[in-house]
Amino acid sequence: MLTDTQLQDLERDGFVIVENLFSAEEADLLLKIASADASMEGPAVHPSEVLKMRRASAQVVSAGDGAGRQTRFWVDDNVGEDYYSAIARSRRIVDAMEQVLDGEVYHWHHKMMLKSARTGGAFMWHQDFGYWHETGYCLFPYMGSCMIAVNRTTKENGCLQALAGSHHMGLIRHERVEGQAKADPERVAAAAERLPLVHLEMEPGTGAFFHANLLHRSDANESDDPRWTLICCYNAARNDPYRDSHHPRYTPLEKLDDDEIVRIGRAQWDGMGQ
Ligand SMILES: O=C(O)CCC(=O)C(=O)O
Repeated sequence: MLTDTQLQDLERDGFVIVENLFSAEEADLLLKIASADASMEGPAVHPSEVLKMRRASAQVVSAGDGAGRQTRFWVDDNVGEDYYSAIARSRRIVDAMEQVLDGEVYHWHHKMMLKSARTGGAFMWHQDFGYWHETGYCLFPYMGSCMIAVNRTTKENGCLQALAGSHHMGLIRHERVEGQAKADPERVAAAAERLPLVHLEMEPGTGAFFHANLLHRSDANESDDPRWTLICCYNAARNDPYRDSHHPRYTPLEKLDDDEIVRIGRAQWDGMGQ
């Protein structure tokens, strides 16, 4: 659960960073399991393809970044018994998200952002609701995410950047550029003159909860270190999409107690023959 101070920070800034949200062992299991997981290397589809399909299983998506590089991520719309799902179902995140969104939430998707050393591309300024109101047919921005650092995120390897307080602006116009939703640059520039730009540098296991209308971006990874994060995204149960899409409709989320997480991670890692 988030403390009153953390909730106030999130209300003011649109995000809050929680150190040690996951223990060193839990974060290390995530790094080891994802690094050994061949599905992270699977063939990538362009975001425009995703809109035409119903995703029965996880897939890798790759979009251009407007500067010659690709942004790659692995995304799953469903939760199962695997370690990524265990984290997405953890009370640690879901109960906090229910505080933030003021009521029951369900799983929207979870994704591994695979920003590889030297090659991982940038993300343009956007609000997540800039995607989801359009592709997911959600009426209200009662949506949020938790980004967990899998390895250390730094300015050099392209950590998340946010304009603190920008979620109070409400949804601004987005256009599609190379598969990414790009927020209106004029408004972003005006917001950047008025709001603090924050780099979310995080240690493995640290989590950042953020609102779906927070303006955020990230640079390409110019370093020799990968920058992988797991982002778990949720929608309020009362914000069920008004029509079908590849995103899930409201489905009750079976939460997992916090001590289940490490057990599931260890079992998956052992099962991988490591
Ligand atoms: O991973 C990043 O750097 C950005 C991710 C992001 O903006 C998103 O998933 O909405």
